[in-house]
Amino acid sequence: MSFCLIRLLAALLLCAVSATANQTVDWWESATLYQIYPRSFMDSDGDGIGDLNGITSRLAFFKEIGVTATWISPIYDSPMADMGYDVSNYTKIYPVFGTMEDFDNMLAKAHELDLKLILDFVPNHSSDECEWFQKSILREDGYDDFYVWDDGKIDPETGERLPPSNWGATFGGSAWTWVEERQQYYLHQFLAKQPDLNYNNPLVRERMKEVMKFWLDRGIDGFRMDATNSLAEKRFENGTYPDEPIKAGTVDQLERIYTQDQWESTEIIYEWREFLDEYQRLNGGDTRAMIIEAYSDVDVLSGYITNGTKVGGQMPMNFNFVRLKENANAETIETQANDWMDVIWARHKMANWVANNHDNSRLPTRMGESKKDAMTMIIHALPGTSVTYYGEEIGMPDYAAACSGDPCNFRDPERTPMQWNGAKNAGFSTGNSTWLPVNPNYLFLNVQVQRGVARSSLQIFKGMTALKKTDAFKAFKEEGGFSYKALSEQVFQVIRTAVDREEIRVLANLGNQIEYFDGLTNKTMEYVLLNSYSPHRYGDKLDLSGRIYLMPYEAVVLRWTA
Ligand SMILES: *[C@@H]1O[C@H](CO)[C@@H](O)[C@H](O)[C@H]1NC(C)=O
Ligand SMILES: *[C@@H]1O[C@H](CO)[C@@H](O)[C@H](O)[C@H]1NC(C)=O
Ligand SMILES: *[C@@H]1O[C@H](CO)[C@@H](O)[C@H](O)[C@H]1NC(C)=O
Ligand SMILES: *[C@@H]1O[C@H](CO)[C@@H](O)[C@H](O)[C@H]1NC(C)=O
Ligand SMILES: *[C@@H]1O[C@H](CO)[C@@H](O)[C@H](O)[C@H]1NC(C)=O
Ligand SMILES: *[C@@H]1O[C@H](CO)[C@@H](O)[C@H](O)[C@H]1NC(C)=O
Ligand SMILES: CC(=O)N[C@H]1CO[C@H](CO)[C@@H](O)[C@@H]1O
Ligand SMILES: [Ca+2]
Ligand SMILES: [Ca+2]
Repeated sequence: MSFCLIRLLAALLLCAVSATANQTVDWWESATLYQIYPRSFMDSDGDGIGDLNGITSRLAFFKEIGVTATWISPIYDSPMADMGYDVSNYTKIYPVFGTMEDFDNMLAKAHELDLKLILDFVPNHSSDECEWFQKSILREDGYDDFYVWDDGKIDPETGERLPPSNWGATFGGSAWTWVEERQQYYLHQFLAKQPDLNYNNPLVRERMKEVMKFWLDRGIDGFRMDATNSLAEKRFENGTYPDEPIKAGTVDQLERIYTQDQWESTEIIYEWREFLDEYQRLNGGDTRAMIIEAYSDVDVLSGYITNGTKVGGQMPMNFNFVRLKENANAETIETQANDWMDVIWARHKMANWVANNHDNSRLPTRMGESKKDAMTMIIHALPGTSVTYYGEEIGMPDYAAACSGDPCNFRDPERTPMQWNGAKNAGFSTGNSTWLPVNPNYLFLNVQVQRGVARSSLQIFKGMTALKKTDAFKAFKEEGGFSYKALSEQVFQVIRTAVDREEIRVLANLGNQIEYFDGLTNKTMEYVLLNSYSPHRYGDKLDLSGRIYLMPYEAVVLRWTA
């Protein structure tokens, strides 16, 4: 009798524990997040440029491969000087991408499929063609101070007019451009066609919240905030802007101590979080997530999440794996993972892993084709959110020849059209040409040829997202729920555990030598995923108490259940 009672109590306790455990994992925390680059994802009307209806037509694909949330690079009206990161109207869809009706339709369909949809938001700057900037040039009422204007300095010797400071723009040249009409300089941290908004002006802050509300009211699930480390700049109380020092060991590179990572940028993020939380309180529904894009170090990123009293973005993106190059081995991966986990996980129990995006060479090109599927296993096995850039799931490399334009955009090779199948234009477009050329490797590298093929990149990707449904993956916030380690210079291991119930283990050899290990654990495990370098078969058993071997570049996922 008492035995039964104890069993019952134990069961109840277990129930209670797992119920609370679930509640603490919000949708964004363990999401499979997918970046759509709208120009290159799917073209619905044959003009060779991807569009919203194209995305809508492919939403089912996300369900197929286990993606739970997407974020879409800018879709707003824009003269496209920086491919949409130069917004001319924040509440209008770029006509080539479609209409507001197309957008609403896309969002409704995504939600029907239980997919979250996050919009890229570009708060630091607008396009110079934005009506606000035009009004600001004319000093129209309410817009006079919308941007960062300054008279500049007069050279005491030559009497010549000089920019207010030595600040440089990210894409080259001075960060200050003179406007004849207004007789002042304006600040632009990126292109001259991307004037920085003035966040010292409460009207600007209000206006940006209105824009956010506009999209939230349409039903989106959050924002991915672009270039947040550039939001605020240093300005002395007497109205001058300090020069930045030259970086040690360089001739003209500036130490960006006054234009990046200013504390005020973090405060702006806190203000937006308050706004988003308030929105949720008033309107209900799931968390409206805020993802932060800032190429900053982990201490700064930690501050974006919270400073102890205020909270900010839920998720600053982790670009540590974007930095992995050809010479990266298991130890480099461990170092990069630790850099994040030791600070961000330790303080906030939050992690995410980005290996690709529209600004960086794709992983197979950067690290080597032989490592790409191993990296897919690692990225998805590490705790938290995995972030996938379109095409990554099938292992698309850069296409260097895409950068042959005049002028050549150095970021084009990683932005070529998605490779859906072996048909014309890889199934991306029925048109006569595409905005960037399709990589000719599409004939053998596309979604269709990989679908259902056991060791294809796509199937490995799907296998990893399917594992997210296991107990071992769900238990990631619990004590002992995961561990990772470089077992040798070239072999990386990730373990996910639901204690006493299930274990999933990734063993990935990133080197071209055979490696062996003795007595990793006393468990016998089953091969559940294998890359093409593995001599084993699905369903084979492996006794890890003895000596095990890994072939060159072999990467496997093993599973044990009680
Ligand atoms: C929590 O997760 C367990 C399995 O991991 C599931 O059976 C249960 O329904 C979940 N509970 C809630 C409240 O979501
Ligand atoms: C943006 O476009 C919308 C819809 O076309 C229009 O109503 C609005 O005035 C525009 N806003 C700006 C700032 O140009
Ligand atoms: C403005 O203030 C800064 C910091 O106090 C000082 O270094 C600078 O010389 C001042 N410039 C002028 C023109 O007063
Ligand atoms: C966090 O930031 C707010 C301002 O946004 C400030 O008032 C507060 O003192 C800060 N807290 C800590 C612990 O630094
Ligand atoms: C494609 O080329 C054919 C033949 O030149 C032409 O008839 C057709 O209109 C073109 N289609 C598009 C979408 O431009
Ligand atoms: C396996 O190892 C665990 C922990 O080291 C130990 O508790 C367990 O008894 C071992 N099982 C066997 C079958 O040796
Ligand atoms: C990773 C990323 O989104 N980078 C963007 C940062 O902001 C600049 C300017 O808006 C864009 O050009 C980058 O693509
Ligand atoms: Ca189109
Ligand atoms: Ca700024």
